[in-house]
Amino acid sequence: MIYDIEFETMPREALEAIQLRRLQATLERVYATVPFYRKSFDDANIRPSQIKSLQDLRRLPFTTKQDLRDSYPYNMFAAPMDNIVRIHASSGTTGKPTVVGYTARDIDTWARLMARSLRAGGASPRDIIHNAYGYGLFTGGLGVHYGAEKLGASVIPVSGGNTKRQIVIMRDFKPTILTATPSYTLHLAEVAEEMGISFKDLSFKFGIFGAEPWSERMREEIERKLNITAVDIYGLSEVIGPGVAIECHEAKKGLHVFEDHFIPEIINPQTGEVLSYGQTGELVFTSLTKEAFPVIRYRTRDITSLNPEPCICGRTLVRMNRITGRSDDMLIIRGVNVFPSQIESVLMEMEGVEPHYQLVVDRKENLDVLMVKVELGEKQFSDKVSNLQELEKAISKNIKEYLGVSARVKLVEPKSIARSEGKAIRVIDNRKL
Ligand code: DLL
Repeated sequence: MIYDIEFETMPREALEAIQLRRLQATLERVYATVPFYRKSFDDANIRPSQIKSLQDLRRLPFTTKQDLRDSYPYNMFAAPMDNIVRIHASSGTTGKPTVVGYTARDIDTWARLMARSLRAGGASPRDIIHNAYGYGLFTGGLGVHYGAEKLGASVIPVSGGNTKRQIVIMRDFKPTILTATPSYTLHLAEVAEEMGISFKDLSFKFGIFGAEPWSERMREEIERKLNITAVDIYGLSEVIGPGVAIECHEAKKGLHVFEDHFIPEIINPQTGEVLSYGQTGELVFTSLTKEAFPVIRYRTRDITSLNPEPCICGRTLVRMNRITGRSDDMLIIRGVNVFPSQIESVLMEMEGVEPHYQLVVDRKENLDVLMVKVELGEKQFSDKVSNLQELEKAISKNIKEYLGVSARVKLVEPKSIARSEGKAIRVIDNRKL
């Protein structure tokens, strides 16, 4: 089922006409109201009126996370404070958070996009949504919440944390849809098991997971453990929050980007050159309908590619492939580029280890040293020491083979890596560069 049938299945030509109209209006708006954009367009010697086609978009300068930080907290807002009804912020790993604002119309747009997303992920007004994304400055909790209400589903605003109580609620309230980060979902499964409750006896049918990178193997694991269909949802605070793109549960093959609200581009992160469909690079977004916080060619740092092929669900919107990493959290270890998600894929190929891991990077005598801590499964934990040593060696060998980087592997006790209620902390980088 499709929530916004007109816009989600629109023929390309009609969609592009809407995109151009909305783009031109957005450019006029930011040029008139946001000093940053006025300066950035002036510096590039371009006026909004010169953008006459969607192709012209590439003539505009990029906007970076640093630009948003420099405007901390409100200098990028394109609407007066009187009209701002909500503020969110995303915690960066370094520096100041990025602060974003919403007008009442923005909140309504976002709710509709999330209603579309939940529908694509399998939800209907009959469903009960257990929403374990954190409520607060993070956009996950409230984003799903407003979308669920707009769709007409029932939402349990449980937020992250209090995991045992969550399991009791799941058993008693019988929710049918789970929304959470994939790492917290695996933690929920573990705690349920400890409490003697099997997810197979709960009422869940679908799960809508995102806010952090996860792999196809992790999807299989979650689907098996929870006995559900799991889809990937993508978004970022700067662009609106969750609800920028989502997989349909029919195909589960790439995330439909809501192109009537956001134009995606893929660029070469080094040169800024725009790449074609199918080529992998950094994802860039321009918002088309936002009032309070429009973004023009915002560099997400997320790495993916776009797929324009028609989808079995009937949506005509382009699909982005699963995010494989970020161009900035990419680790460079002795000159080799390593994404945590690549290590995860290697780990998930191995028998006996759990999808809980942490990469610890140090610098010893000027050399980078990577240690991969991986949790053992309960069964393997009591194995002979020699077997465990073999397993460590095998993982290390696979990492070397697939990624070309040497890593020391350390198997650790089940449940010893700290669980997160939101996004998992996968990397501890102790190097002082
Ligand atoms: O994580 C919004 C969100 C909430 C998305 C709930 C999905 C579900 P931020 O906290 O601003 O917003 O973080 C945005 O998280 O640039 C990606 O690097 C990463 N990310 C988000 N969704 C995915 C995903 C929310 N499905 C940043 N796969 C983004 C991989 C994701 N990475």
